[in-house]
Amino acid sequence: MESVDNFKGIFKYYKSNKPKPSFDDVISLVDPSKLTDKVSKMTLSNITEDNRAALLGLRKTNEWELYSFHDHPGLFLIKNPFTALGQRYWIRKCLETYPRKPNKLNIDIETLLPDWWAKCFETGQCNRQLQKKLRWTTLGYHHNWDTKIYTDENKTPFPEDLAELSDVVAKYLGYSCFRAEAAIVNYYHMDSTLSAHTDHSEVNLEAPLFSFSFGQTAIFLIGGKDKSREPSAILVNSGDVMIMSKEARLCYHAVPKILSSELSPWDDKEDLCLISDDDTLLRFISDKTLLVSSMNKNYKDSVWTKFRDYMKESRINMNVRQVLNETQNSLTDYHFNDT
Ligand SMILES: O=C(O)CCC(=O)C(=O)O
Repeated sequence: MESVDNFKGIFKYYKSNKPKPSFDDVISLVDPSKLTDKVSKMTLSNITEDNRAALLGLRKTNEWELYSFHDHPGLFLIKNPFTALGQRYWIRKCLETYPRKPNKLNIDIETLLPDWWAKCFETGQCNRQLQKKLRWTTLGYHHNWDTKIYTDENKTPFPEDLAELSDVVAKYLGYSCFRAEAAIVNYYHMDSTLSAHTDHSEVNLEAPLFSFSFGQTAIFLIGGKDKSREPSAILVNSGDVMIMSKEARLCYHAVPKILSSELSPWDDKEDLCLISDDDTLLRFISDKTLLVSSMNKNYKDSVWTKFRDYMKESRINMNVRQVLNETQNSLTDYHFNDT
């Protein structure tokens, strides 16, 4: 028998513009001391600082705030661990680089654009209509939205920088074997929503999922393994990293609403500083000098104008997953952990 859908009602409630919903029940980590019955602040234990972090736009871990959610075991949120320059770098990558071919875009069914961002500025002016059309880009193993099945044929190289970032964050949280193999980059505008779903296509459902958000704020809903459970609503701000692991990995989640944020941490002048090259060894990125210059080129406000304009009314979410089991090198590789 079909169970009742209690998710839908809450989704509709927060989606509504008229009447406007109350946000009293929304978990906001802006002042977590008010939320002692819902969240706990955790300490990152036995951390050795990873020198790669600074090159990827991350702060030192003694500045990180990690939260767990009492009603959602396995769900964690790191409150914006990024520097202002780091936010600028990742936002720019999601707009300028990741939507380039061979990556896949929702607009491919309409027109195959080799370089969507360049096309948006082809005439010298910004084509806002084309900008708003991009809703997702997939990287690595491409998510098939119809079959929900990954295949080895439908795969392109995963971006080295995003693999490096995911590796650093995963290691800090104790997931030393995590491999970033697939990502969906979601682009939201002020009227966009993402309906309730679970992410179950990956062969490896033990590995956590890392979700990096930038730009305007989202109301994120997370419920249970079926839609009968009423979801909790959590405010996700720019820079926040959500980790869905263990019991939370297969729970229904959704984004019913994007809210204008009063803050734009990518423009925080006190926090905006250049990075310098050092003798840090990177694991995935082949050209460190290019990374450092790509990071630093976002320092100048004038260079960043186009990206700032886009972010004024948008949110970007990079949703990173491991697809394969630890012993697999491809989907047809069946070296399961034999005993
Ligand atoms: O935008 C978000 O925060 C969630 C995205 C998501 O659930 C997904 O890509 O599966």
